[in-house]
Amino acid sequence: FSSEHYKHYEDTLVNMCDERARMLQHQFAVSMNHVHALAIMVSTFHLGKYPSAIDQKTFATYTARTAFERPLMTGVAYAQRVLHAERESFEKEQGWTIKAMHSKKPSPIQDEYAPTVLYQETLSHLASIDMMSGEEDRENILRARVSGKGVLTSPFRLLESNHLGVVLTFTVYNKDLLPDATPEERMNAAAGYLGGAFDFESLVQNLLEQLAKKEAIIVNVYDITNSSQPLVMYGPDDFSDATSSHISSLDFGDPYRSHQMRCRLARKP
Ligand code: WA2
Repeated sequence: FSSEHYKHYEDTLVNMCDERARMLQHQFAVSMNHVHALAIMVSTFHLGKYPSAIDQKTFATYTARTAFERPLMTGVAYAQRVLHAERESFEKEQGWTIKAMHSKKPSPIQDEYAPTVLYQETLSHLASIDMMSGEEDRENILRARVSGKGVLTSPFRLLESNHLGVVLTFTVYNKDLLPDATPEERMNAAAGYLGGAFDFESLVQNLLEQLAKKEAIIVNVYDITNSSQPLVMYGPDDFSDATSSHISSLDFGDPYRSHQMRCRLARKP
């Protein structure tokens, strides 16, 4: 192969990688914006009205009808903040007990809980589960409520599907906060958490496979928040042959985390 040939392959790789990164980032942003809007909906029609205008059936119907707006997500759910002092009356009113995530047994005593009370049917396995009892979900909740922004976990295996993915969390507050509210004010005003999961192993895979020439390029997505220990979010877990790869930048909208896409050709020129 001549150097001209080689240059051609290199350009192709750069273009294909950048196109995939742009597309993934765009679909991610679209989904995230819609989850943000759902958090505002819950604040307006669930917390902002008495009695609430949203019950499980309404939430399930609306989130199913708008699922096309969140193409990379398996579903969305709302977990309510319950302090330990409120637990007994909460459980009596709901008619069920708060469950721990992995044991599915009644939760041991905690300072506070975040049981799932509203869910898209695709996430019905989260019903009554304390989302603070899962390590990744808990960290997300703690970070989401002091920041007031949408936050992402590192990649982990999602419940039920066991697919590799990340969870997105927005906090729903019980009052209007000023943009410069302190972390403490935010934490005290947190009423619940609206979020869901991005499934990299199947939904992101579908997206990347829809693009032409899928056999020619191998794509990896990494969480590079800890730059010395990149975590695979998508693609083969194989760091060999990094020499002929191209890196496209990715911004998933959580400034606390960094991501990148790395592409290489399946067959070398
Ligand atoms: N959603 C879907 N699958 C999961 C998951 C999750 N969390 N956690 C583990 N597997 C209701 O932050 C609030 C959704 C968490 C929101």
